[in-house]
Amino acid sequence: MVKLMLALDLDKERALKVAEEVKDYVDAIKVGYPLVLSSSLEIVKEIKDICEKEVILDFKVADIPATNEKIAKLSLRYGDGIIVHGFVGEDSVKAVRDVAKPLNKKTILVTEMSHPGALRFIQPIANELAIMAKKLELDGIVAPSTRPERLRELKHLSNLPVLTPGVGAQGGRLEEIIKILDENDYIIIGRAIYNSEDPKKMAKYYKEKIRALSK
Ligand code: 3DU
Repeated sequence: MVKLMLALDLDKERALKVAEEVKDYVDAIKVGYPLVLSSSLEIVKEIKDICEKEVILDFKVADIPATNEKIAKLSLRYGDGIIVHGFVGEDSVKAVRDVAKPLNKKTILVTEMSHPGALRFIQPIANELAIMAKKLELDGIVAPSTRPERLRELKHLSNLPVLTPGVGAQGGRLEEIIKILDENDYIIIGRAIYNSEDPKKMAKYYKEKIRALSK
């Protein structure tokens, strides 16, 4: 079954509360700048103490190789993987991968982003980014639920597990993307769960919907 990844873009207090509430229904958790900058990287340990799920660091790392290497070393003391940008070049991505691989942690590459602004600069190079992810034998790509045909193509080109944001608050529809995905892939949902009146109920709803549509 396709996995459900919660994007926990909240402050510490709310993040830990939501993690506790939804832990029976999510397979993995994504933490990014909103949470880490309002607490610290130690938050990853606290999340793991609550729910023992895979935690991916969404830092969209995008610097020169030497700096990327330092960022990866410091970040990957925590969590199970890190998200990087590819437009900075193969050498920058390799620098992260070469830190992550020996630690048995994932390097996941952003291809096309899900927001409207992605059409101008990143969509034109997204196919090449997916092909680079395959060449570098990375552990996955990020591709948009808001554009199902692009999601399909990027998954095909990379032949890697996909993490796909955009369902819910960004207008992506589960029904349209689920058939493109398989059990190695993750649907990332944030606001539609944590901003709802009852995050637990909403996480359960998405989990059950994924199960029903996966058949
Ligand atoms: O829109 P949501 O609240 O469901 O959250 C989506 C998450 O995925 C959020 O953390 C955002 O930073 C991340 N993300 C995208 O939305 C789009 C991308 O292309 C890459 C990551």
